[in-house]
Amino acid sequence: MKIRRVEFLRSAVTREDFPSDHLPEVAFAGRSNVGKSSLLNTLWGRRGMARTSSTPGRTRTINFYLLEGAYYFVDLPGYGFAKVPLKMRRMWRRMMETYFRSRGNLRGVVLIMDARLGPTELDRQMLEWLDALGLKAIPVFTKADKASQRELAQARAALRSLGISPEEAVIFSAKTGQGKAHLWARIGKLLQAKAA
Ligand SMILES: Nc1nc2c(ncn2[C@@H]2O[C@H](COP(=O)(O)OP(=O)(O)OP(=O)(O)O)[C@@H](O)[C@H]2O)c(=O)[nH]1
Ligand SMILES: [Mg+2]
Repeated sequence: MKIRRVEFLRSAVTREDFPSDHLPEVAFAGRSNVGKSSLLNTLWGRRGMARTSSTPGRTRTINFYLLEGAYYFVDLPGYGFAKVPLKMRRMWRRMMETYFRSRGNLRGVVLIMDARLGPTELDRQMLEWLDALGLKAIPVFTKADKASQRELAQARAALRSLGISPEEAVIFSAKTGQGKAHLWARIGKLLQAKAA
């Protein structure tokens, strides 16, 4: 898929900052520093559009991007960075809760995990939370260029214990572009699905 237009719309913290029209929306969640922004840039074929950093936890706002004037792609703040104080973690939780509960146009969430680690405890909690909210999740294992075949197989297999079929996983690398077409196909299906 070739993207012609990507616009950064705004960084949001409260509900008032969220766009109020009803374009189909897909969100991207994952641990701090897992590679969310890099994945978005790779999907879009835009270097540096979504901000990336080597400082974990830099994306602390909910960042809305408009694609082709027709879809919202949302870069969510990462979770699980150990040095974040408790107060910040509470803020994160409240912000995410507000986001998930107020977006009637949200078609699903791409949950980005590290291919070398598989689903961590916090990733499991996130998957359970999404499930409880009735939101669809697309599991993605990124940084696949750094993972061994054995780690990839383990990451996939670990999904089964979460009630997710291992075949559903997208193996991805922002470095090599692996999995880009696969992920686009999955996102395309989500965005076209009729709102429940
Ligand atoms: N080798 C490799 N490195 C990656 C890949 N994706 C991201 N990185 C690196 O991982 C680091 C974090 O990437 P980001 O895309 O900023 O991660 P993020 O999840 O958006 O991070 P925060 O917004 O800070 O939570 C950067 O140094 C990236 O260059 C990948 O697929 N392969
Ligand atoms: Mg980021």
